[in-house]
Amino acid sequence: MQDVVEKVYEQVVARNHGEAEFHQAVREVLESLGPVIAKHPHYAEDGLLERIVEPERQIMFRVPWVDDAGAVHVNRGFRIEFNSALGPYKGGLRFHPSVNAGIIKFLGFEQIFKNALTGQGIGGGKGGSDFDPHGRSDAEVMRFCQSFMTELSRHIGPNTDVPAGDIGVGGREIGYLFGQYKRLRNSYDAGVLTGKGLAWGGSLARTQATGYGTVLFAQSMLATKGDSLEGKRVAVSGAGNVAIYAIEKAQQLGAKPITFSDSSGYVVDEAGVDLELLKQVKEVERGRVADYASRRPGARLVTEGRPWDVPVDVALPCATQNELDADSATTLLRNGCAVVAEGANMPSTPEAIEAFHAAGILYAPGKASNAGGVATSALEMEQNAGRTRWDFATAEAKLTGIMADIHDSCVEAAETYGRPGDYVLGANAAGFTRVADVMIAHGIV
Ligand code: NDP
Ligand code: 2IT
Repeated sequence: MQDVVEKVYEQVVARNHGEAEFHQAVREVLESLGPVIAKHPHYAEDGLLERIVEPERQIMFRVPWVDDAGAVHVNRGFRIEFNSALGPYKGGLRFHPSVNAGIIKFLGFEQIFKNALTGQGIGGGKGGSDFDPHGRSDAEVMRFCQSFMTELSRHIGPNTDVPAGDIGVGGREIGYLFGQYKRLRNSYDAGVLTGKGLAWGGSLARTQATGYGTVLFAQSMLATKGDSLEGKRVAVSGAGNVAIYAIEKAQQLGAKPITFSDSSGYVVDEAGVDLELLKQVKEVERGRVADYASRRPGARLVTEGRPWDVPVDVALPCATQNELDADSATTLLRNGCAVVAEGANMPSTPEAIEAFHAAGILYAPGKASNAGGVATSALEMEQNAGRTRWDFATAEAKLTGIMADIHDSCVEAAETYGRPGDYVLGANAAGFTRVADVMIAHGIV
């Protein structure tokens, strides 16, 4: 790392004690900025780097709620409003027991550059809670969401901060959150949340957008080599919103996804994933991947290791951070995997990324390849503001165009700064310069 960015990194580590994921996300961006600052030293002036790594506002609050048996639980809620240079803070809410300030900060920091890459006028933020929705009844999830929104509603608004879903937060949760927001504010602000139901302001294609976008990005990377997804074997991790629609788009493009996973293990289905069954198990029944394996002849559940142990041409990590480490990367490479596109946020460890770069394969960081979700959220905001509704084909065509633009921006920035084919440098440099130019225009704020 260059001296000027090294100092900023050291300050982040000292000031955000123990927040390993946040340090990791900051380090990855700062490392990319060496060639950018060498070419344009003004980006390191006026404390710009020191400002960009410090959230504009951090909100942490108590979320008390009562379970079905009458017992009181106390969770912790977060909203990190990281950067509003380009527009209202925008980013999802994560409900998972592992959530803490460092996790939300890493996600909020990544979101700044991802949102800038979409070109849509959205700032960066993230929120969530250490609440675990697994095994909770609808009524419990509703009471939790109502309590969470009772505090969050003071801080958000269609022109201020617009949350959406992430791990553990899907259409059901967004519904309960919106209902409580509307009741507290006595105002039907459709644009205050995205990922809404289609009958009350949601956008067609938002459910599919992240997974579809990830696969479209992989297809664009392959196209630079005159290749395509047609006939490729694909390993997917996760079995949630992103994973399911990554599998769907991969199948539409002629590839053969053969794995998916959850925290209890992974399934290998050599015949190709039966998407209808997977949706039934995960979306309708809220079941486990084991339920798929038990109902699908020929599929097997593996409870040791990761989907990356299966020989494939393409890997799409769509579960969570740091789920693909150096050992997994080595296995993937040894088996001939030549494309990795991240549907999750920061799923590959720094060592895994290093291995992909050393091998010269096509590797897309999540902030570029999973930006289709937030991009379609911004399309939802656009429809809400115009009190209009596009059909599926219109929304999907816009998503496809945005993903192609993001891909081209990454390629161009990587070339400009001297590392052609390096999508990490490309995404970080292109995202950073867009935010930094506007921060400079806005003065020292
Ligand atoms: P979901 O809650 O729908 O699904 C998450 C999936 O990942 C589940 O199968 C879950 O298994 C698995 N998972 C989560 N945490 C862990 C863990 N610690 N260890 C093992 N498995 C885990 O979430 P999404 O599909 O929405 O999100 C997946 C990833 O994509 C996240 O990194 C998210 O930040 C990212 N993302 C999501 C976007 C969106 O629009 N939803 C947009 C951009 C990125 P289990 O049920 O067993 O926990
Ligand atoms: O990580 C992400 O980009 C998301 N969870 C989606 C954010 C959004 O506002 O749609």
